[in-house]
Amino acid sequence: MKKLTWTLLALSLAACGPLDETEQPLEEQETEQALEAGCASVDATLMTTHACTHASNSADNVNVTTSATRVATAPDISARHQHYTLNLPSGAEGSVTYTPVAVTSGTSTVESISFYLSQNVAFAVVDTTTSAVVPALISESVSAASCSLTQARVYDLVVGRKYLLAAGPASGNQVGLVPEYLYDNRDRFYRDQDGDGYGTNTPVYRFACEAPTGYVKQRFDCDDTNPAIFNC
Ligand SMILES: [Ca+2]
Ligand SMILES: [Ca+2]
Repeated sequence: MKKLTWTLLALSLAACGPLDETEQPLEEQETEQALEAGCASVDATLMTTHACTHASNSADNVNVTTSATRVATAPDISARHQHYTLNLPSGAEGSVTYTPVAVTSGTSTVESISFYLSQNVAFAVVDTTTSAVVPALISESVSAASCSLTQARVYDLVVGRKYLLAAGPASGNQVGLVPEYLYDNRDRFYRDQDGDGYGTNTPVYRFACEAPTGYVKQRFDCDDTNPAIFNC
């Protein structure tokens, strides 16, 4: 009787096909985390939809009265998992401060961060240590369903250093902002050589940006040289 139970279980598992995506453990990544090569867009990503959940959740909203001048004593918006409503001086830019922490590892010195904005306003990131304006590595429009965030600006920032974020002027003198660490939002992609939309189980490419060319989110291609064979 026991043997029959196991046989039935095995048959039912086989009938289910490949196991769920979540069952494969994530591999550890190297400790450095400057923006990865090939990262050109964060639009259609887990990170953007995640930022949108904060933007849509009133419990995550924090109203901030920004500073009218770019000073290091401007209000701080470093806390994670928040949507900040920045209230700007009328017709002018407003400033806040942001200090990244190490999330990639306990010793990471640089973190890649995407600032999502609700308007295409002027946005400057200034290093308070060097007074230099930090160049955006990605600056693009983003689009997600039912989401107020329409812009993304990605920077590599030094852990523990205070930055000034100057935004505006903005329509209505108000702009929404959600900061996200790229490391917190990595996704798994699998190589799809034969173009059937299914990737091999390995190698796994981990990325917070849009999928690299030739990689897909769906795995379970046991023959990645034959597009007629997939989901196996
Ligand atoms: Ca394939
Ligand atoms: Ca295939």
